[in-house]
Amino acid sequence: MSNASYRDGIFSTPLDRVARFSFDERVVACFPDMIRRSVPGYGQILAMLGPLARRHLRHGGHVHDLGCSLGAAGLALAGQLPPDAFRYTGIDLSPAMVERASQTLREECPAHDMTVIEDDIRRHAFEASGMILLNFTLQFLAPEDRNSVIARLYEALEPGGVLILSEKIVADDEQDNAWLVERYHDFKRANGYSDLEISQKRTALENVLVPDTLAAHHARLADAGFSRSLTWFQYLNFAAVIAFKEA
Ligand code: GEK
Repeated sequence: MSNASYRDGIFSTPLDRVARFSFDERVVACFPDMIRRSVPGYGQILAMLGPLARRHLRHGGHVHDLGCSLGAAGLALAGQLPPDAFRYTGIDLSPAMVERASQTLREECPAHDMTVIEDDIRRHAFEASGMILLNFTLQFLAPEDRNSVIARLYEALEPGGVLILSEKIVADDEQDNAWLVERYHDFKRANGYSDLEISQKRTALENVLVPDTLAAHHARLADAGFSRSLTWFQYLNFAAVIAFKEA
């Protein structure tokens, strides 16, 4: 597959039946454009990964990126840290994503130790890790699978390790939530998506992307054993949390 990135036009024409959203080859081809125009703060979150690793990852530590898609977090880290600072393993369920991420990382950062594995994070046997990235992936797991995945990530983290969790969120208050969702649709309109694209994408993601509240995330992290977690970024209904495993 070529490394070119196309503009996301997946939901631009009326569809009789909007299929459930899936991470197939069509999505891979336009993914960088799609995620940048659809996830408020995506670039800012990636830009903080290097500084967070410098603070919280021991030199040469192992970073796991779960639901790594095209390896953008790996690229961001490699752009900010020297090759001996860390080792990176990306994991994704989509073969099309894994193929393209492997190629990109091989070409873009040949001096860094970067691996991409095709696997399901609900079943993967995690190696010990100093930093785990779970950026916009937990939201795609069935709600009943989320607690056990977070609990296994806690086990995989070394003492002193951190989990970075970024998610689309839902507000506790119905009115607040409606306001955030409306402004999120304004954000997408401002980024060139039409009303038809916004509404068809919303249908495709129904029951595929099920967001939790920030309170539910913090409670799940505490239940799994994390001694502390805090929200370090929020932009509309998208947020990023850091959770600390005691040293
Ligand atoms: C980024 N983190 O660019 N196991 C492994 N991967 C999965 C699973 C699973 N069970 N379920 C879904 N995925 C990335 C962005 S995208 C977010 C993450 C989005 C994968 C799926 O194949 C897709 O690549 C990724 O999770 C979610 O920093 O598209 O909104």
